[in-house]
Amino acid sequence: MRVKRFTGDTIGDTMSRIKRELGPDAVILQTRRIKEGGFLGLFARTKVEITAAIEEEPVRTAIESREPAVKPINSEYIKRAYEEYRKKENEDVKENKSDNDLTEDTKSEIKQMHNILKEIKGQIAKFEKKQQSFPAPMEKWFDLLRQRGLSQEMANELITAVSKELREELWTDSALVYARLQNQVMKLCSQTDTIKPSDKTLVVALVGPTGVGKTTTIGKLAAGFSIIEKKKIALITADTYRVAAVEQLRTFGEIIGVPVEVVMNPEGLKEAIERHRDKELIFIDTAGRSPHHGEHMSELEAFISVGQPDLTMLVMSATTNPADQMLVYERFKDLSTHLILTKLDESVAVGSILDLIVKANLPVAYLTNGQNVPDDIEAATPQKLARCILGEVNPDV
Ligand SMILES: Nc1nc2c(ncn2[C@@H]2O[C@H](COP(=O)(O)OP(=O)(O)OP(=O)(O)O)[C@@H](O)[C@H]2O)c(=O)[nH]1
Ligand SMILES: [Mg+2]
Repeated sequence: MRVKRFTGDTIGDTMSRIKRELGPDAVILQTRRIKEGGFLGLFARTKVEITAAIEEEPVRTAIESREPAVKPINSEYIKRAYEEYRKKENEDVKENKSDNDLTEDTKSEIKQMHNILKEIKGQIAKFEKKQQSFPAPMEKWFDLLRQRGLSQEMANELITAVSKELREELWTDSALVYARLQNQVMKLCSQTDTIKPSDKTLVVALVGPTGVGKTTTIGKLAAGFSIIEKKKIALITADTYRVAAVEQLRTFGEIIGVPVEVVMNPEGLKEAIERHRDKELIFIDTAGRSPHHGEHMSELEAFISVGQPDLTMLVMSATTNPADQMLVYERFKDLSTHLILTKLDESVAVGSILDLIVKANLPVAYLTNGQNVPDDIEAATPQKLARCILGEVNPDV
């Protein structure tokens, strides 16, 4: 890693120099204000000092490098293991006729074994649930939902609900079954809510893991609200982690003609929000945070707790695998008031977002479906969500 210290008059100039010298992937290690020149503490000029570094090797994100969180379950193995545990448990019970003969250690071991058994039983129950089969006309819908990326449990739930709703002779009516499935999905996605500027300044922060499209989405929203709805807007970026991130938002700001502020710490964010109280909308961009990186998450939490945005939107990509989506949600849930779902254009099996929406129980605000700023974004509605999740499914084709 190459580390270098830069000084300059303003953050912007210094960042530009860092970008020129170290490239857009440089990371900011430290920023501080220093006094330079002067005499006996008088007439000194305040300067900015930024320490930046560049990795010689590209860094892989935690999510990319991790093993898949959920390994496929081998049901036969579980059953065998369960039977062996049962056998062993029976032998142990025979050997230890009375509980009173057991030492504390053995008792705790048995307790542990009981817990393991309970877990295994749970897994088997889940597996057996998986095996639940539907009559032929419904089975193909079930398979289709699975192909769309819906979890086993969610697909089961939807098909069971529709099978109960419709008389058996109607199960072959594809259009009807599709419409009923759509209704079920719409019910589960009924919470949608977009940004509604009012007389008071509305402060909206976007948070989420790295690379999901936070900055691009701010660009789309800012362009839409300022150019089309003629709202007065300011953009603030708290993402000074990568030089390129600041440049990216600045570029959006310049193109649409809205001010962009760069803040280095939570207090800076608070001050910047106050400076723009004359605006109707303030968007805060934050650095992508890996849910596995505790220190980075705490930094983000500090920004949000001091900045106190009115809305904090958790940006999640439809291309993230379902296990990681849940993990990200668990880590960000205490900060988030809304969901934004991105990259819906990049995956044909976005069904896991239904599991996410149900689990999160947060209103979905926007859906994005491409890299074009400002076009590739739409306000979320239950209908649009159902269409994304189910696609144009027709098991007869
Ligand atoms: N296909 C597709 N690409 C998108 C979408 N939204 C953003 N992207 C692309 O995803 C990449 C990352 O977007 P950013 O906006 O920089 O993501 P970010 O969350 O701000 O990333 P960090 O600040 O590094 O955490 C860019 O290449 C975007 O053009 C989308 O809806 N669809
Ligand atoms: Mg960004």
